[in-house]
Amino acid sequence: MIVASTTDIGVLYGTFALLRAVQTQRPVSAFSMKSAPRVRRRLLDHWDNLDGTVERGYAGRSLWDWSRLPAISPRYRDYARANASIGINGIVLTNVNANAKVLTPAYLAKVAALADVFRPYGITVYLTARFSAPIEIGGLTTADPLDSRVRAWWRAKIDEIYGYVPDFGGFLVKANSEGQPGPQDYHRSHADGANMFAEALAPHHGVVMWRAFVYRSALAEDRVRQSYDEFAPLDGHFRSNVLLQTKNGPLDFQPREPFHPLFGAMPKTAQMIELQITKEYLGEDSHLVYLAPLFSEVLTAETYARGPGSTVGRVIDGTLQGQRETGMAGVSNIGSDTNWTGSEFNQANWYAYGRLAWDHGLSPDSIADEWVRMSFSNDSTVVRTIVHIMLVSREAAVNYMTPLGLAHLMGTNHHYGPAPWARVTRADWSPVYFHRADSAGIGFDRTITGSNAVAQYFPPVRNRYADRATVPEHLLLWFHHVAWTDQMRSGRTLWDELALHYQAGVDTVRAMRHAWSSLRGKIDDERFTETERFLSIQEREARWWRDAVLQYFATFSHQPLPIGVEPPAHSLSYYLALRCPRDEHKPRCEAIP
Ligand code: BDP
Repeated sequence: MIVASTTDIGVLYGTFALLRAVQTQRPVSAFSMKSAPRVRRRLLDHWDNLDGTVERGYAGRSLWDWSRLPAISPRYRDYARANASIGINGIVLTNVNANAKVLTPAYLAKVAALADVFRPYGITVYLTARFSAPIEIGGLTTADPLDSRVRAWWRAKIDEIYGYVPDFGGFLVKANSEGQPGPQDYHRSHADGANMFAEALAPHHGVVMWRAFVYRSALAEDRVRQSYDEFAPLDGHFRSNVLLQTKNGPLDFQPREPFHPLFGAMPKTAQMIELQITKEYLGEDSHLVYLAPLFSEVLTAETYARGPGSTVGRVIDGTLQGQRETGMAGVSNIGSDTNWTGSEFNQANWYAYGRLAWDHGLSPDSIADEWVRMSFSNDSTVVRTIVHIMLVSREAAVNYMTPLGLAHLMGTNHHYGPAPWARVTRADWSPVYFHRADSAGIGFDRTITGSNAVAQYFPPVRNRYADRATVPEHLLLWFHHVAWTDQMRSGRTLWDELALHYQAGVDTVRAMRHAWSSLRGKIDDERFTETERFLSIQEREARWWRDAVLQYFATFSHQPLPIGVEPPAHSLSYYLALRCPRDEHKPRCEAIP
């Protein structure tokens, strides 16, 4: 057996590939494989705060024990090894809602200690840079990116960081988004802001990952248009060591969104995709939702930027538009919990992300198959049953949360549980803003008669989505406002179809539960029982979603539930009055029957 590579880290990856073959019981004697990653920077973004909390984290506290660092916990090494085993080679340690303090010497010494642990595993450390740091920790009165004192401050700061971490990867920056400071505070563009960092990082071979997740003040216009409208005109203005980091969809990590129209629309800009591994909108730790189908759906989506074959994956890996800098980012779901991710099955999403960052063409079922064999058993019944549960789980969640292209019906802060009735002061954060239900129908008109966000896509995608006759039904209400009684492809009315999707979501979770119960005794009790408990929560909450959302929409549609949909357990007023007791990390509505 020979494991060879041109680099030492390549040999490490090769060794892990061999171990995977052994663990998944592939015939090792005839084993031969050759593999290279399709994107260069395969990153985990931690939304970890310096006080130990994790934004949108459902797996305990931050792994980084800042008060004890630079003392090293053995978990850091385990974490690095796990990441290396799936090809991850970069970690952004801190939250995008950044704290400038991490750039001070006391913290940089701690960052250096982590970098030392990760380095042998081929993992580079990155940090988030708070745009206003020159004011907050630098004593300046401005953070204007064109001000020479500001530029000098960042240059010196970056040189200082490289003194601590000689192979520092660079910065991730969230600017002028959700109240974060940024170049627009000084009437400068995103390119001015990004290039300031890029210029100072370039001599050290560092990069800046500039996020395209932006939206301005509460507006009457369509929030999903904003990122494209702000960034597309800046193509060609970014330095070559800037990567524009764009979420998979134009809204915000929903159970399903169309792909982000910026992919392919900025041919002169290196574009990274940001996927969310932590299930902020998908049931957090307790719902079993395998995310590879979601990730893969967007990576294989056809943008038509250069005709057929212009998939998002090929934009990201640089082959479509000739980018040299390439990368993928996954928002981490990892914390201090013993099982790392809050639930056993959330580990599969970490794993799947790493495998897809390595090769975006891998299929969700082959990744699930590997993971189940390595995590549970090679017994064919166990493998078949769990892989099946995993593969149906994402569509189940779409069905019981936001089917047919609906989005953001969840509670406005915790993003857990249904609240389609909610209005908040920021119009563009409200479920009512997104679903637009009225007595005529439901859905957001993003065609020429509405916000025309559909025009941001290349033809023929644009035409396909804009036309009620050709838009895929799973995106229908994302692009169209449709009458309750309109006929769907099944021949049913929209109302009946919607109700049956919610019911299908519940039915699938029941089937998942049933399938899981057949594994009793075939896997260890501890993991069997944890998953059994979580699946019962998921079923209860799928019913909660169905009952609350359908009764609320019935107040507009005035239609009865079709045959096949179970009658709701409680009245709408019951769900409206429900308050989710919300401990900091795990909101739960235990009151749901
Ligand atoms: C939203 C999260 C928020 C993040 C923001 C972001 O709710 O906590 O800060 O995205 O990505 O999904 O910047």
